[in-house]
Amino acid sequence: MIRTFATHRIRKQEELTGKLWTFSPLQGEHAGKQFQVPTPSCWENYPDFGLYRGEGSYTTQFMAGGNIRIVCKGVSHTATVLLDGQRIAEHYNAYTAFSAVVQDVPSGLHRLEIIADNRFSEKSALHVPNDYMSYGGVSRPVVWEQVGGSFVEYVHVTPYFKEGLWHARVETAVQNLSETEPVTLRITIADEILTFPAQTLPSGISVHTGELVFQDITPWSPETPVLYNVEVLLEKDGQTFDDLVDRFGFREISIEDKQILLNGNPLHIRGLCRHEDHPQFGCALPFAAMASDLALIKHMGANSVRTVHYPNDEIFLDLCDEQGILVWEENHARGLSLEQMQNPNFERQAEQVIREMVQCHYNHPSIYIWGILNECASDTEYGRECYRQQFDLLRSLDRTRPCSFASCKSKSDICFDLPDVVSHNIYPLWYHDTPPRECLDDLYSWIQNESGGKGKPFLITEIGAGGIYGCRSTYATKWSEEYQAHALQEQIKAILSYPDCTGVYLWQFCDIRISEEGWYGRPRTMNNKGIVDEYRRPKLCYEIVKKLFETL
Ligand code: ADA
Repeated sequence: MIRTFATHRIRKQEELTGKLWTFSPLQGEHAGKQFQVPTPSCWENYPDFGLYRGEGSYTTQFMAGGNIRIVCKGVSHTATVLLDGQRIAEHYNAYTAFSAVVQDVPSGLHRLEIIADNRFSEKSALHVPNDYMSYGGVSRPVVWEQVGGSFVEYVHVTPYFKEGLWHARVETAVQNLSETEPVTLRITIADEILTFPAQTLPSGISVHTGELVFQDITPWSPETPVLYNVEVLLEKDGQTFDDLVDRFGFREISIEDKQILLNGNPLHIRGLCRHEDHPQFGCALPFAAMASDLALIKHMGANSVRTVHYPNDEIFLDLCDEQGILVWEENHARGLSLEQMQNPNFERQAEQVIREMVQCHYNHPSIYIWGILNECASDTEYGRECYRQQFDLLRSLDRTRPCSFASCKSKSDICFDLPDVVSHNIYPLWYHDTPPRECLDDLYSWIQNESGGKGKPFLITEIGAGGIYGCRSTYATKWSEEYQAHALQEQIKAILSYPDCTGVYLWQFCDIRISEEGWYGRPRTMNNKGIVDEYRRPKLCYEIVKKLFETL
């Protein structure tokens, strides 16, 4: 399952994951041995591989012939893909999808091998030892598709409301491998059809754009998350030979008077930061686990998720679209120092994540904002240049959503003039003892008067405190559930009653595993600030969060 709905009615698509593959580690004491493992998965969840850092080969076989397209939704964190022993793709980064087309494959049985590598090195600027785990494995689904001489690569829909009617600007790309005959392109949304007359396609990618107007539309909102299909068809000699179906919602995001508006209504964010992490599945959560995370998030009274600190599995975004949960989606980067940002691979790798994230997730109505570079060196000139470049790139790819970054640099930040929304992570009552209200006053008055961020919407993108599940204390000592509940209560109350604050994201939904490589010396080698623990068992703070989110 790669989405929660069918993306093709015409094009043949078959999932290759969702069954056992052969796994073989390339280094370490088990090098060369073979194991049957489920996919998608992380090898940290196989017996004997809980701490393995290295390369792992995953193989499977499938029947195919002709032009085939292999789509990998995510391999952690560097992938080499081979078909019948021939290298067909390389990809860096666990959290974005990639694909490869192989033409004229002889009909019969074929062997697909994906070598995943989760090692840290100079080559990897974004996956570094960190306060979350970089797992190894084929961590998201893989499919193969049968394509002809040309096929639909993507479709992006931009809805907008004008003169009392909803409109949609549509952009679709067709990849021409070998088509010489004229092709007709037809795009349908809510019974309205846009037809591009038969044309001979140039070789490679061609982009086609058009507009549609609608009479009777139900807009998407958190309360009424109504979704529409966009269907692109390719036809030749009166026959449809390829298609692509995606979903979107009619909604516009704008900024006015320090507020973020969805179809004109101000958003009040009560959100949770969520890592893709589970003790049994690593970052490869199956559908039911994702859906049950979302059920808990909703039950807690939250209306938004921040996908810390990377683009999420698209199935999770589909669920958010369907259930009206707003999403802050961010590119991959957490807490990189100036030296780490100066890694010669950093800018290229970060920009690639941005391109792939926006390309793939453009249509999700739940995504109301893009975030970049959480807590990186936004207090340095070099860092500022990276932030500037990445915001420019984001805006060149998507003008319809605001963008932001979560800072921790307080009054030394020199980048608040760059984003549309000013966002800050604060930890009063955890990393320092300043009362939350005082901390907010100090930060906000500086933002308004000195930072360059004056007049922009203001979000608190992290608050929290460590609480170890089951650690109870009469005196509410730090790390106890009592202390965590108390700290969150004070933090949430101060923020949600703060004028001019658009809302808050709690750090974090659940306890998560962090890198073993000497990072922070956190108890249990876990980040223990979850509202639920890693098994999703609620801590004392759960009911407090729920009450405050539902009433404030
Ligand atoms: C930061 C960071 C998170 C996490 C958190 C913490 O603000 O963005 O990834 O490390 O602090 O738990 O201290």
